[in-house]
Amino acid sequence: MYYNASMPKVLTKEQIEQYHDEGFVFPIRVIPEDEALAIAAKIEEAERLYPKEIHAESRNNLHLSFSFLDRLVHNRTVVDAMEDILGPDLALWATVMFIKEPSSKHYVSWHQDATYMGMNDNRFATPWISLSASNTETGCMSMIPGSHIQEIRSHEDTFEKNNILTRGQAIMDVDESSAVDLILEPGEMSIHSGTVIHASKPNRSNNRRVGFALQSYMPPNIKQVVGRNIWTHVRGKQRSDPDDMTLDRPKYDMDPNTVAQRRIANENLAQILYKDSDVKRNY
Ligand SMILES: O=C(O)CCC(=O)C(=O)O
Repeated sequence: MYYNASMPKVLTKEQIEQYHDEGFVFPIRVIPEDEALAIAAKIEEAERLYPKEIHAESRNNLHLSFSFLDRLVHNRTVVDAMEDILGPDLALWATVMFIKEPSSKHYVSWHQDATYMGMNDNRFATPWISLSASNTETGCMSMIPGSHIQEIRSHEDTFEKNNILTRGQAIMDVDESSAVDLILEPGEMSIHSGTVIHASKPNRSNNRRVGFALQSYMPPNIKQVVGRNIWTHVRGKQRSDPDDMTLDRPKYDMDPNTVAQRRIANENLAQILYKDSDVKRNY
């Protein structure tokens, strides 16, 4: 059963319907363009100041180390939109910063996010906030409308060098003819479901493509069945299963308390995402 918002806060009824029919909805303005570009600049600054904490292979759960990213997780428009789709009680599982450098070969193969997340149910949603221009030249995401309605398809773990998914996991026989390019301006987001098939091509432009994936907001009926329950509480009733660990919010950039929690959360994430795999990458 899907949540049915009687009075949606941010999304229109049509957008909610589109999300359920197609598995994604876009574009939704979250912050002004100049604010998004300022956050992208802060990311570059953080890479210079804290090169061990944030780099291409240290990209998971950066919202625990940097308060300017934590604020996006709790951004009112983002959370209201999540409430419109999932209901009022929300926890966040993880975040991933997907950066594609200018003229680089990195890409994302066709996949469904839920495949290796180890949940008992896959009806969760991921906002992807564009902190740069995201278009066909910079390597935006493309999605197959309606593909979320089927079960998880078989994925092949390729571990291909330029594939920036953890296992380089790929669905091999995707009919791309109906694919939709999710073109976003800086500061806009898309929202996609845990089971929609999506991918992205390399960045052929001279600029960075920066996408912050808040993967994923979970309603309370969704439980972790592989690995530990580690959550960022976002809104409404807090999860309280005996073995839940609730993460704190950083009080400032590089808050040692949440930097330490990030290590624990990332180790747990790696155990979940690489379960039963002989190969492990550093992200
Ligand atoms: O940023 C990208 O190009 C892909 C991101 C993605 O696959 C996701 O957020 O689920």
